Amino acid sequence: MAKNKTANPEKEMNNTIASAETGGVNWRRVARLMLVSRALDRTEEQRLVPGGFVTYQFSSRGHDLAQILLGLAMQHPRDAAALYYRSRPFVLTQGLTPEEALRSTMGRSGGVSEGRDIGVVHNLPSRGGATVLPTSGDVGAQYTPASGWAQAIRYRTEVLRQNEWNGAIAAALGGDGSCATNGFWAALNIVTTGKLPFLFFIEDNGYGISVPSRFQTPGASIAENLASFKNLHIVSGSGTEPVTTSALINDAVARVRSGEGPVLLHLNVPRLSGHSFVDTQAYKPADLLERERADDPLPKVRDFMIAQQILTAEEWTALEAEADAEVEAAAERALAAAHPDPVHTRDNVFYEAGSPQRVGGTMPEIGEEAVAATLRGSHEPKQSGPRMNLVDAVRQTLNEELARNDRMLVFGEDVGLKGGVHGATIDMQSRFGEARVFDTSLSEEGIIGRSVGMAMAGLVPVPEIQFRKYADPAHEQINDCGTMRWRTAGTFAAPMVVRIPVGFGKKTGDPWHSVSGEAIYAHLIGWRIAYPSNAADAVGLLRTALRGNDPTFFFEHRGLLDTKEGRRPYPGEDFMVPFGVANVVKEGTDITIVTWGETVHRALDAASMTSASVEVLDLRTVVPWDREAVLRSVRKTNRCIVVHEDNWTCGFGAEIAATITQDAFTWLDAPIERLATADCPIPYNPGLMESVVPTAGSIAASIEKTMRF
Ligand SMILES: Cc1ncc(C[n+]2csc(CCOP(=O)(O)OP(=O)(O)O)c2C)c(N)n1
Repeated sequence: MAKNKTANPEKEMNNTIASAETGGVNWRRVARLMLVSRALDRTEEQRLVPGGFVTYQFSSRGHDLAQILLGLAMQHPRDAAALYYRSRPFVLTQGLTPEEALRSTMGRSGGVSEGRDIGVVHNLPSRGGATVLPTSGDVGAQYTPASGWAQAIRYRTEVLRQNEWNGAIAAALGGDGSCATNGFWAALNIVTTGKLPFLFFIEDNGYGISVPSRFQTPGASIAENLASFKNLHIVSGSGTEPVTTSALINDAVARVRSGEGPVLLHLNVPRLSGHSFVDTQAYKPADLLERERADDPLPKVRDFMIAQQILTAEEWTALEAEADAEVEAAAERALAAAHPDPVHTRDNVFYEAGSPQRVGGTMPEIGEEAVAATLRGSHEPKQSGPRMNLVDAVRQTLNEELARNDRMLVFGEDVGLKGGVHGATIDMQSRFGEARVFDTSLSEEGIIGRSVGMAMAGLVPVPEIQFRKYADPAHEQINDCGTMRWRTAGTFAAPMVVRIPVGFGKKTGDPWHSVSGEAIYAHLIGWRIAYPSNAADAVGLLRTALRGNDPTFFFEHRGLLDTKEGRRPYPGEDFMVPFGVANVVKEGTDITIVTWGETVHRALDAASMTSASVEVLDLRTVVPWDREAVLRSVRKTNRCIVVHEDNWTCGFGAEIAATITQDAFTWLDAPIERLATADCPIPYNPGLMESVVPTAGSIAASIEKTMRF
């Protein structure tokens, strides 16, 4: 086969050299990117870390060739890649400039997170090629969001018929250590079960910090151990040989693009530096360090290019000098760059009107104003019609919003054919089809993680978690989703509505199905929480959440799903309840009870058991909570009890009591009382259960006590 010798190297940066030996790869571009990546690593290690300008430093030396080859193969504008901290060479292939890279690691303005996150924790909206999904500091957390993007590709091509998504793929890059994480296995199940267009790109350097691969998977090779996994094409090989590595990568990407299903590409690479700057690698034997140096892909690329007459030795030296000069100049500019203004440190925790995210949710495609217009519903419930169970009201609202918005998808365990273990999605799948209403694998991390990816790809995921306790495995994804908008300085967001039945049942409790648990989520950053006490509020809050632009928990109390307390007439198809607006469910002048969810009804019962004039406030949303309504009521009644079902210590009642103490202390005629479930799990035996949760009787006693003070 004829070799394509470059006649004029300076003009050939974008030339693709097409011959069997060069494998359709633009080797000049590969070399240039590798040299820039090395110069960045070197500049940080030798100058910026010692100078105190970079505090977290991770080099990619040894991993760089493979990542660059992958990046050059992922230039479809709807591709997405989920990365980890050693992935900067890949980000360079998607257009990150050396100056942006150094501004990021130095925490300066103009870096990818505006100084909010470690510089190698990248994110990058598509600059023509792949979207770099917001990286997480949690090893393994990259996998399930990428699987959600892959599912969104399927949905957009096959259901929405958006041709611009045809042939797009999702990839997740990870080290050998990451293959032991829950996220890896959750994503593996999702993409193989759904035969999604997904590439696992495993960069095996033999170590997770100091722990050898044999501790991560038996026999140290994840590729061998997955050999029998259905619907997974596995390829293994070297990540440092120009010819074979590029062939492996291009073949893997082509397979995924052609719709063959997921591929796991396992590449052996040397880690030619410590795990991070502070790591001396004292745990590696000397002969291994020697073998790793001998496996450095950079000299191999140089020798290959010279042998193939793609360039001469002198031209290589010139290319090196060019890359060094470019990085040197970038470093000077980055060093001169401003530090981010602390005035903005707390911006972007939640969506703020006027600053929509660039990637994620419906706003980037539909427009901020168009989305805002959908939030202008009626705040007056229709009072006519039969009373409806809360669970039926939830189902009707989901049905109406699914019919209105073809980007919305409802899914979870048993949500499809069965219609959910609580019946909230009965008949929904037959009405909207299996692509929009479906069962998932039994993996809460997978359910939330895939939702994150789907949301970033512009869909509106509405996952159901079967019971509050069973959201525990999803905590990492929940946490990272909440901070995404802030971490990316407002660039990415993953709005979704997570529906969770919470609280004790109407007849019984137990430690597993009866958790309320709002305080843990209120403590997280970036999540909104709705906790309705009746069917009408459930409709209005759910509709507001589904049309909103932030991740939101929607709590459905099990004791209200089909009981008379929760029943209300259907409030109408355009009824919406704004978040952060409490409802005064009973007016009074002697004492205020602040509560939400099922205990609203217990508080009303308690009020009828005493002679005091009790005002009952139903917060309806815990995040944001209506501080003004609470303070207004307390300034009127001068006494306050906070009641909730979640347990006592660090319960949300403590937050409310502290706020009243701070802002309305002089208005109080008695100490603020708190009533909450004792600090023990909810018992199964009904008598035991009632002995620990607030009851109408215990609330009434508390009213009497406070009135007597
Ligand atoms: C969930 C989680 N646990 C632990 C860590 C700390 N940690 C950071 S990197 C790392 C090793 C990862 O090794 P590997 O996935 O093989 O990638 P490599 O650094 O070798 O490229 C560990 C344990 C983390 N960041 N996240």
